[in-house]
Amino acid sequence: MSLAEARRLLAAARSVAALTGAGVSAESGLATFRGSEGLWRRHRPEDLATPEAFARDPRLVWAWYEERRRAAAAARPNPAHEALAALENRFPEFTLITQNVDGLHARAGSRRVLEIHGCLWRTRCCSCGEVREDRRVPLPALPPRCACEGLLRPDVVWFGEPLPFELLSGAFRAVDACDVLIVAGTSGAVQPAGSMGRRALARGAAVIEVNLERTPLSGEATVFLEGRAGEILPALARGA
Ligand code: BV8
Ligand code: ZN
Repeated sequence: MSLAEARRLLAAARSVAALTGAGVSAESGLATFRGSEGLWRRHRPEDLATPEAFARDPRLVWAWYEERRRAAAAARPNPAHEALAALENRFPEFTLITQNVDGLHARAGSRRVLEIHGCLWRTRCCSCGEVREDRRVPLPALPPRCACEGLLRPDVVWFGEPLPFELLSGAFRAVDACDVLIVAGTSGAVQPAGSMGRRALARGAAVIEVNLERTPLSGEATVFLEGRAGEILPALARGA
């Protein structure tokens, strides 16, 4: 199985979906979660990306998000993001599902993006619930406050929190309708995103996995393309 096989599968597809993870932003210089330099190395998810951690120490959690907002603001979309934006224009039906909260897919030109874990660039008020886009780096104060005086949180999905129903059902609809699912730059360690590859395979769709290393999905994927998303996805897009 190779790039040629993956291109053949894509060429024959009418409906395509893609699921991305932190590995797709790695070549933009953004740390992944579980890699050697991963974000989780310095912090443990349960310490920071949970409602309990935020309730315990909103300032610490915001300091971590401020660090990630600063990095994401300085980052640029890489060829992996650009290839996925190009693929969107190539297929009558194309849905990009991302676990990433850095906003780089939209900056690369992708329009139909389901940010199932939320977005760094939005805040949500813990009191009045108002969701606002706020791209200021740095933020004026940590933790930031709403006009209603309420505490603002990042508008992202933490561990133990449900994914936004609309986004998750949209993602499952895309996975259930696709002929090909591209799974790129994700360890599959986080649920429910981590189950989408198998869900597509179970219906007979083809899964093309792109990753630097093998993951639990690699043995079952229709095609496993080992390497950098910034190289492989453009090569895929060129042939599609
Ligand atoms: C839910 C947003 C239910 C925030 C993130 C106990 C209690 C509660 C829940 C659970 C539990 N046990 C399990 C669960 C489920 C839990 C979960 O999955 N836990 C895991 C750790 C076991 N899931 C949840 O809690 C989810 N919610 O289940 O709710 C519910 C229902 C109703 C009512 C109440 C509750 C919520 C999960 C969302 C968590 N939020 N992010 C933020 O980002 O700050 S998760 C976080 O991990 C990011 O979104 C990230 O994208 C995601 C997944 O990681 P990856 O993207 O895959 O990144 P990773 O570093 O792991 O891998 C990178 C890959 O890229 C590697 O494979 C690497 O080889 C590759 N790579 C690197 N460089 C490149 C490359 N590939 C190609 N090219 C390169 N250049
Ligand atoms: Zn408010």
